[in-house]
Amino acid sequence: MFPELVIATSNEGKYKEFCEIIHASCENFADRIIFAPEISRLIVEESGHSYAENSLLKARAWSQKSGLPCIADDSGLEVDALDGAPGIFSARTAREKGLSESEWLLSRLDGVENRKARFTAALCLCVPEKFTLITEGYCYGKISTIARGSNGFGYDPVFLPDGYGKTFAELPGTVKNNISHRADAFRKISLLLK
Ligand code: ITT
Repeated sequence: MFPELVIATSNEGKYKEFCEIIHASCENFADRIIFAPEISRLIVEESGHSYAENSLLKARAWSQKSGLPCIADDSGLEVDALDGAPGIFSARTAREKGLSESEWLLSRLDGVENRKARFTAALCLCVPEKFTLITEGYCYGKISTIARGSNGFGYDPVFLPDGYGKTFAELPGTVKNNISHRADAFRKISLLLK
């Protein structure tokens, strides 16, 4: 569908997942996938007030810079017992405290009974001079009491998607990339393109 598609992210974990999700999608979504640093490092200030706004800022900046179709993701984890935090601040909250995402979250939920949480991803596909699409995807689950597994990135070692009994970091990438918030948002983009 796209001869070239830029994955507008500096997060290698996300990039890897995007490639797997795109390659597993039945149609030829992109012949050649380009990792953002191939073009040049572009720092985009994530000043939006929602996942959707931030994904638009990233995809637009990258497509203006490259002149190519770009897909960007803004994502995060919303924890019930923390009133939806860290949400759109998921990348920086733990980092600012000098902790890994799992360490920060487990310490915040120490002794807390309600462990419900949801991952959200907004994906923005920006095709220069043509159109811009934004979709949002979700994955519901719970926060474990200890970190387990070594796959994935970010909060994966403490996120138990509903119905699997394992954290995202314990599950094979093929499973995560079928049920994740990112996969859900990507399926919605593919449907809109049809
Ligand atoms: P880019 O903006 O360059 O894409 P980023 O990591 O800063 O990279 P976000 O601003 O969208 O991206 O922050 C997303 C954060 O949410 C990410 O760093 C993780 O902490 C968390 N996160 C999102 N999706 C996740 C997933 O599938 N597994 C684990 N953690 C995830």
